[in-house]
Amino acid sequence: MSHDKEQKAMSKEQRAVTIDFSLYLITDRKLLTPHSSLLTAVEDGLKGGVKAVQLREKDLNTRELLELAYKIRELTKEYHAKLFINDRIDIALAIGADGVHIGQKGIPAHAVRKIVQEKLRIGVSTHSLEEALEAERDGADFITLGPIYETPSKLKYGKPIGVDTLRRVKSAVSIPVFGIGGIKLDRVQEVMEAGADGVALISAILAAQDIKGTTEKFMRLLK
Ligand code: TZP
Repeated sequence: MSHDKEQKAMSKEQRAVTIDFSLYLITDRKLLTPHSSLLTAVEDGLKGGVKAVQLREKDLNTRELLELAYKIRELTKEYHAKLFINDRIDIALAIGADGVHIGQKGIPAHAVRKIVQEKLRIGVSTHSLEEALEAERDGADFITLGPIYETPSKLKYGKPIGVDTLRRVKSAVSIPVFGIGGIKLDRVQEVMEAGADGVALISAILAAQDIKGTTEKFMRLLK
């Protein structure tokens, strides 16, 4: 193996061991119940056992997002959880996040890797087998794949792709795959049986009345 190839293989292996979570909580403060703040909601999730959070608040300006990211970094550190920042490589680097999560319209993973080297893990949102294969080729550390089921905001995330696509993706890629989209407690088993490495959730946790209790129920199912 050439030196370059060897280095690439080694660093990929090293990155893979850091994907050690099965529930990936993605934020959307608009879904919170009226009495909750995002920080309280995320902390309740962490108390319930969440080990990876993605900060995804697309409507905030850079200063607002940076401020929030610092606070969520503190919280996630306290609970020994990973923090990923949606799309904003600059903010992820500035606050010492564990990773960045890139959408299909963002900078492709191969270009992100050039910027962040091994400082950040890279997650990529995918919606089909082709996108999943491309993300893996580009050097993503893991992907989310979905929407598996119909989501509360159908139009935003497109048509459900179903667990059969998840099965196909899992047999085609070797990086971890998190099912996303419309996943509730009663669907975890089906998603995991289709081969998912974990689930990525927004509303099932953030819109719950009891965030900590609901998270604990998910964690029990994912064990
Ligand atoms: N990407 C595909 S579906 C989705 C994203 C961000 C939304 C998931 O939200 P929910 O509430 O867990 O269905």
